[in-house]
Amino acid sequence: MTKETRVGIVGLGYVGLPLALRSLEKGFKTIGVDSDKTKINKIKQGQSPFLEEFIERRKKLLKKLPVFTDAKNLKKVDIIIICVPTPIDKSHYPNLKPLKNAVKSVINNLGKNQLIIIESTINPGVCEEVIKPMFIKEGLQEEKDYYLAHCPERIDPGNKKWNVSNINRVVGAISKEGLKRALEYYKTIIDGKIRPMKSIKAAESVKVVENSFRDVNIAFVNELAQSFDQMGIDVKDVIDGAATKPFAFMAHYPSRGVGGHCIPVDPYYLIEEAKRKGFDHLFLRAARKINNYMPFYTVKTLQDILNEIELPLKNTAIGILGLSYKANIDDLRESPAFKIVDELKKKQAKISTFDPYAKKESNVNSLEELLKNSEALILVTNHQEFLNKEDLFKKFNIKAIVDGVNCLDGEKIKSFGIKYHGIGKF
Ligand code: SAJ
Repeated sequence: MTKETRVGIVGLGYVGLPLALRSLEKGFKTIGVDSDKTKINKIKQGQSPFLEEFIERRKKLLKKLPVFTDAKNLKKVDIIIICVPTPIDKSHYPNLKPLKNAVKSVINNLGKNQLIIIESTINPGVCEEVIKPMFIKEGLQEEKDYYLAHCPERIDPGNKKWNVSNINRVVGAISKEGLKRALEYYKTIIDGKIRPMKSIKAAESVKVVENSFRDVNIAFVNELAQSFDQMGIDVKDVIDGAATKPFAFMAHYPSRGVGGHCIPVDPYYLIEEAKRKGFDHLFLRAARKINNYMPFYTVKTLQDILNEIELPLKNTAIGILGLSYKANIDDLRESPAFKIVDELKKKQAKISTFDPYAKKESNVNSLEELLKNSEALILVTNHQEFLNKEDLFKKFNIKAIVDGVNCLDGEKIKSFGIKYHGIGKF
């Protein structure tokens, strides 16, 4: 590992672009490859293709990152890091196509003794049972012709404290030499702990396990929210009470559903792989079912409070506050907002949507316009722009509000005579 070491990042999204800039700022000759021409052109002009704190603070580096759509430039680098999406398809089955395409382009442009690192989230077994056979098919032997390692990405979009430069990582590899090289690279670019794993399968398992942990904990409180709604207990109050315990409790909060490209996706990688190997993850599947139900529970909650004021959902004007899956970012992937809108359409409600971070996907141009058009609201995303706006809801004579992330001042809203219900909060 010297300053002469050249690095190639394949896939310049939330994961790859920050990593490329980090490699660059740590002095490595770094190039980026991405099949998306628009993204490549934006980066060439020194613009980030998406909103990400880490990149905003390093905008001047963007123009210093040579970027290409053609993978032929990978031949000359020493380390190739693949950061392409690994989404799930409609039946929640892992779709490895983008990853396989990226590996194919690496193989077609393979240099000598390159270290290939996969950062994309994959299930245990993908490196040895899917990727390695692609090299063997071309007569290429691991350790002789290339090295293969896995270092699962750990990006938390919008997090101002934790980013690619300081989040601890785990690394696994097929050969000892591959592990040694990968550890050396990450220890050079990251101010955090880099943990070697006993096997590449163990490294593949860490990411899906840490995100399944989060998914099941969210499902736990989402189920509590439904039962406590029946029992007239404010679950947010109970969770905050439990969180006063200084050990052995980790607060999660109920909401309108689980979005994003990680949490609602990664458990399916584990479920499907274990099924292939003969084990059924009942608990993980139950958690996914509970979380996937929450958008529908949100619409049901709205229907219930509209009934109290004898307003049907049909033909009532409903405003959707937020489309992003998470506050203050512009990421719509797997967002519960779209399941909520679909469900409202089925019930023939009239729908306005506004998200300050997703204006072209919104159907009105401002919060005021949405409030003018609406009789009732569902808050889907706790964007800063929607907080402390209770007086506006009164001004525009909103009749009912479902607070999908329990982030509004319910007492104040109710004091205005507006019907209010959160998710397990009232
Ligand atoms: N959510 C809840 N209740 C909670 C926490 C989250 O309903 O208590 C919902 C959010 O609204 C969102 C979804 O779940 O729709 C995912 O939320 P998230 O905070 O986990 O956000 P992500 O998807 O950006 O998760 C990332 C993940 N990072 C990686 O996978 C590399 C995850 O591992 C991190 O735990 C998470 O950031 C984080 O800590 O914020």
